[in-house]
Amino acid sequence: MSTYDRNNIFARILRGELPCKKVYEDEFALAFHDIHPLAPVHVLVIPKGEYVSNADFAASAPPDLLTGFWRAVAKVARDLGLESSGYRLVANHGAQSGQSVFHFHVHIFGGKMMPHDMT
Ligand code: D5M
Repeated sequence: MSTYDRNNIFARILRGELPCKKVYEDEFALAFHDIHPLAPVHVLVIPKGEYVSNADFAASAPPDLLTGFWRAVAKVARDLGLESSGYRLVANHGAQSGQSVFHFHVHIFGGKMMPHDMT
């Protein structure tokens, strides 16, 4: 398991040291617009805790945080109006997958037809 860097960008956003375009926040999660959107709707949801990846989050987070985080992901997608049109969730794990910020996060993509080919 990778070591969590407390100075990663999302940790700093969570501490309020860096700004973000907030979409939603509760005790479990923070959601904000991606700075480099890859779709008409591109929002990131991060848990409030020090987790590098989903593997880390799934193994270490308390059950209320696991539940609260995933409920927040669903609520954000619903509140963004994506429930009927559809959306895609992506969580990169490791540099080879494209992960560039090592605080676990879920991308919500919506607002266009998604390609089937991910390669
Ligand atoms: O996704 C990391 C994502 O985080 C990537 O799409 C850019 C985005 N990013 C980086 N810095 C910021 C700030 N400051 N605000 C909002 N979004 C940001 P990954 O899956 O790790 O490649």
